[in-house]
Amino acid sequence: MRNVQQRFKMHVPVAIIGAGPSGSLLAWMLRRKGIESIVIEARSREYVEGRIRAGVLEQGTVDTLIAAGVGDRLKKESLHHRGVCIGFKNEHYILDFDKLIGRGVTVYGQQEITKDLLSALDRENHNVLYEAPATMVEDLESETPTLRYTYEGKECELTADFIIGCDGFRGVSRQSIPASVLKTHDLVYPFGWLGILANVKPSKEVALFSHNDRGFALLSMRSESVGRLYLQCRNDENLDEWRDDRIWDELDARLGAPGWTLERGEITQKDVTPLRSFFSEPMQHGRLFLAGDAAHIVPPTGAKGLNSAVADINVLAAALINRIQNDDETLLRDYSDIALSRNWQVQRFSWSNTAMYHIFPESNSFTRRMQDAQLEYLVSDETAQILYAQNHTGLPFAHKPEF
Ligand code: RFL
Ligand code: PHB
Repeated sequence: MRNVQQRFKMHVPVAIIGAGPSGSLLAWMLRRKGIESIVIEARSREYVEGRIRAGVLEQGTVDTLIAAGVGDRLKKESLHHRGVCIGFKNEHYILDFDKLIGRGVTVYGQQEITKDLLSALDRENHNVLYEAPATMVEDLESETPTLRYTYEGKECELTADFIIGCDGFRGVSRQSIPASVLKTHDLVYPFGWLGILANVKPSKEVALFSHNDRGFALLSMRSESVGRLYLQCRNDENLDEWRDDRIWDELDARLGAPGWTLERGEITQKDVTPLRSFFSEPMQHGRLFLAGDAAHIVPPTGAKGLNSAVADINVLAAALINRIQNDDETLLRDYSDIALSRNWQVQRFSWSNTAMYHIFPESNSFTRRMQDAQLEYLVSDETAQILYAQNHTGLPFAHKPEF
């Protein structure tokens, strides 16, 4: 399988497009059950492993990675957060999830998860082709759909029993579903997040989400010595206009509270992420199945994108294993409905959190007062806090493969 010539017309049980968290986790779970797959990834391994994104893991995600045998480093290096802190009217309010519902969240970088999964696949000599962009998937309604891709300057193709689109929001898989079948729902927000990574000790024990007249800000972290912080910004923000001092001053102004100091440190990375809510349904057409960002995007306010991808993969891996090893198609047939029903709830939490915390350019005194009322209710009412805690720490995962 490692020979390029043989790749021109091969057939595999499962072809996975994308080696992000969705694709690499699915390949690994199938492999653990002895099911062969190939992963086709557009970018280099260094690029995939270096992409700084998520950091907050739900318990279901942590349990999944540990059960799948890729949780050793996570267990050693992650941080447990017992809740979050909410900044509102220049005061900080702790929501203690551990106390409210008996579970918190785990902080461990997405790129570390990807490294753990890709190294595990590597150790088993799993077929992952990097710098091999998929260009098209076709014959989806046949029993052997085709995947076309480019590798080492050559046009290649393979057939598979199942093709899995884990190729993120801008991939090719979703676009290959006929428009007459695919329904999409989209909301583009009139702002983005300017994110920084900094060599700094976190100024709080847990993440601080702050609603402020100047805009939303978030203090998060990756470790005891690396901070990850965000500022609500324009979608087309020019990073050249954001010198380090200006970023720290703005964070200070939005996150601050009397008696509390924001630690500053060397900024090692800056990026701007536009915010979007997007959903496509169904998540399956013929023998193509979508998972993760290929099917849905949430604004990062709820820290849900990666966790939803892992929830999708749990159901899909269990369904493929049932279909391939036990010839039982029931779960695979229901995959789209099961994944969609959880994802709608995740969309609701991410959307309502985004609406509660950010300053919208079109807001007026009424909408601003409603945001205040929502935040006042949240920081003072235990029932509201329990609901927030249940959503933030994660809704249950529907199905899991047994390892
Ligand atoms: P990915 O990670 O986008 O991976 C898709 C992979 O597919 C490849 N690809 C192709 N390969 C072959 N052929 C093609 N034609 C291809 N087109 C694309 C890409 O190169 C890539 O390697 O999707 P996946 O695997 O579904 O994972 C989703 C997560 O990455 C995403 O949801 C999270 O990062 C979202 N997110 C967060 N999620 C959380 O659960 N908790 C968080 O705290 C959190 N924080 C965040 C976030 C996302 C952010 N940004 C930058 C969008 C914070 C930020 C700022
Ligand atoms: C992060 O640490 O990157 C992070 C934390 C919470 C969020 C989004 C991102 O809601």
